Amino acid sequence: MTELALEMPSRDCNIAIVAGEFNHFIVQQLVDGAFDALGRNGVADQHIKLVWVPGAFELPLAADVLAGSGDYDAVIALGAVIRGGTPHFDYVAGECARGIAEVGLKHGLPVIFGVLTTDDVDQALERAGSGAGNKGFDTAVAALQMISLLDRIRVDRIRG
Ligand code: INI
Repeated sequence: MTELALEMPSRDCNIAIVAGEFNHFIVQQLVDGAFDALGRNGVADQHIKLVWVPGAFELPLAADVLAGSGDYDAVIALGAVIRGGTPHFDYVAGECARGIAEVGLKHGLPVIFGVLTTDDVDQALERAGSGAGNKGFDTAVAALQMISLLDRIRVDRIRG
């Protein structure tokens, strides 16, 4: 039996963060959380690219271009989609989630979904707080864990 547990990478990583400007006051807190987690795990600011797009709907396209550039080990998509009174929420949130998943599979790269989809602003703020309750922080940790995991899976495959 071999087991690959979740670990942090032992090499330098280049990370792209793509963030939706819509609901900026929440998304900025997610971005801050992601930078905090990356910094605590040894990723220096010069290894992080931050790209803003208008809203969550645009995240997959920007993530696709960043992932396809070959310059990054992972892409983190951050946004906040808050339910209004119309079905708009479902289209934006649904297309965003589908697109982000597709980009990761297309490029074989960790493309991490850090988009809050909530019924109201209070729920979003609860998930964009400081420290542990910050989805941006969590997604940055997940990005690093996935980089390490894919590195080890690929090395295992080469060694047979
Ligand atoms: N974009 C978001 O990121 N969050 C939202 O809550 C939101 N709402 O509610 O409309 C939203 N809409 C904009 C959308 O992402 C696109 O930017 C826009 O439709 C242009 O394509």
